[in-house]
Amino acid sequence: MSEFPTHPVPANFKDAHINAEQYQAMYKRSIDDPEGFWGEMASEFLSWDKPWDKVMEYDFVKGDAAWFAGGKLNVSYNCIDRHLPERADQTALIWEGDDPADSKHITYAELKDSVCRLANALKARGVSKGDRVCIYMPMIPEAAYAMLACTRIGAVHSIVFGGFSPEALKDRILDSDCQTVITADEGVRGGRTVPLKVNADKALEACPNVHTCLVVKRTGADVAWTEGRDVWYEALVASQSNDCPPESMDAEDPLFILYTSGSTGKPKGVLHTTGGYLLQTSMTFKYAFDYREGEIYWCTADVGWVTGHSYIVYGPLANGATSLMFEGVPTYPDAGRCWEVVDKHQVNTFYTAPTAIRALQAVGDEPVKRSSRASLRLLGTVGEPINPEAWTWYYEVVGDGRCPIVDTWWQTETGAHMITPLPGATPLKPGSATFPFFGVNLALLNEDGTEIEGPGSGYLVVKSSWPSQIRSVYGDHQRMIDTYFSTYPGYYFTGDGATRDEDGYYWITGRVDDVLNVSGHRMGTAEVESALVLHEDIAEAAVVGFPHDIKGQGIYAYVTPMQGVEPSEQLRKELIDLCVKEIGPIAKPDVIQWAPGLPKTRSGKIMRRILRKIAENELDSLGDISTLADPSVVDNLVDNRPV
Ligand code: 6R9
Repeated sequence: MSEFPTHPVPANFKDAHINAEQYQAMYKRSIDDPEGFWGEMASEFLSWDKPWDKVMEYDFVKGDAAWFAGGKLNVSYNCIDRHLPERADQTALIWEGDDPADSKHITYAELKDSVCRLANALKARGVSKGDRVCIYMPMIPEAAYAMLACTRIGAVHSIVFGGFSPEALKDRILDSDCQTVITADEGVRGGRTVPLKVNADKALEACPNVHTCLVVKRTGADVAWTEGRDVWYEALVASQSNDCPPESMDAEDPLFILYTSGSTGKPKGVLHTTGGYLLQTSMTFKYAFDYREGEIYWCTADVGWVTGHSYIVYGPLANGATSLMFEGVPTYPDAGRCWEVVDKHQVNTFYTAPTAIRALQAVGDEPVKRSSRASLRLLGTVGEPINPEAWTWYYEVVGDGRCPIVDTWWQTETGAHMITPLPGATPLKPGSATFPFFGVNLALLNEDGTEIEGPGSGYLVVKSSWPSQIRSVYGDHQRMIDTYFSTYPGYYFTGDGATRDEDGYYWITGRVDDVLNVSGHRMGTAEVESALVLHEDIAEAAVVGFPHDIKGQGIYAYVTPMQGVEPSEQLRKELIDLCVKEIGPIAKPDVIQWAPGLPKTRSGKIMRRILRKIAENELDSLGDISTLADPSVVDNLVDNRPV
């Protein structure tokens, strides 16, 4: 860790919102007096229709948390209307299309119009408070309008990433009983089209409760049409009023559901609520990115992931910022695209994932150096641990050694940043997410659940509630308790391991459960395994992650064919196709190894530890294999490694 130097707070951040002394004092107060601290923050950051009765109440055993109970507010009002007196003509969203010739600016006044028209359109189709609306969209402004229109009328959105398959879309629509879907004819990414309406049609064959499918015309492609159910977005919003009074919501009313993977079973619908979520996203946006009036901010995530929710839409707009939304990919038309966009729109803050940084680093410095990037003031990363080499390239080459990097650790379940540098307060160590955000009370636990004091490595847990905490797993509260609150009773278990160094810096080491992180996308090994064993020629499958230069982790699948079935290239191809069909292209295994047998304990448990070592090619450290039912299985796997 020490070969990479620490970077002190640069001179131009000395007047940041939060300096080192303020961080210390505010952090201490937030832990000693959370009610006082968060009550003040909630008044400062948000506009309330009615004040709350109680700042917070939680019980980590029952998995209950309530923030600002009794308080009333509306998210779209906080993200739009309250800014109008001074910002009606300021750009709220800059849209940069996949084609470098396409871009547009949407002012706060225009945003209000579009959101209200769509909110009224949803009402006209019978959508009301509490109803779930599925959003399956490309990265176009209408995706943000859809989110905000839901919040305007108190509907609960569930965004499904546009890269997910019809099968995955169907599961998510059914799980939360979404009766309205908003999609587009096609998406456009990296010069290619994505058949969103075709996918939605396939998914909806099995979703009889969906009464409305609103379709945005993005490419004008011919699409199949189900009369009565399918409605062109443009036609419907055109006839609606641009005035829609915001629904006053309870702070604890559901805001959105977002599906994410865990170590077992189908993806879980993580449920977030209104007040606490908006407070923490808004506050972290201002402080972690040291957001200044008039700045242009760009987060490259997709709105299908939590990062897109919190840091393209809600956090920036709650602060009255200008947020750039990008339809394309960092490597199209070439690897210089991001920096071209930075110059074109004079971006000040750029927030992306380590996998994108590594992919661009692999292409070399030239595409970066072609651009000026003089507007950049701050860089950020999220999604997976960033290796110090990639951090240093990002810092030196992209940031020309003058832009701090905020490495922000958080999760779908945490809703907002939990561990992050504050650029005016925190000296940076490459590869460390540094210190907890205000109110975030962390601990590292040993295997036996005892807390580690001082430096050490262990399981990362949170000791008390934070405002944007997960409230439930949609439709299965017990599953939330089992997943997050029962491993170490009294703590929220993150599923991540971490090291705390002698200066108190946190270094996230990655997942300690069966969750893969492939290019920053979470996937349960069980999900990929279930897809593989759907094939009639496959008896069993075990999936593990292995280190991948660009993706962070790759997918390594051990597959046992049925007795009498000869493995073949054709079968391999069919298995890959099956993963794409069931989950989406991100679930394509990088390696498939035919395994006549899998290493199992006598009780039949697959020993993934051994499979991980083989996948990592760490054949000297397989560890104890004596408890295996049949240790010879391991020799066979080692001898037949395909890579
Ligand atoms: C926001 C987001 C969460 C998992 C998390 C961890 C990994 C995210 C990280 C990081 C190291 C960071 N992760 N940020 N690891 N450093 N700065 O990514 O949410 O998709 O739910 O993934 O991602 O393993 O547990 P989500």
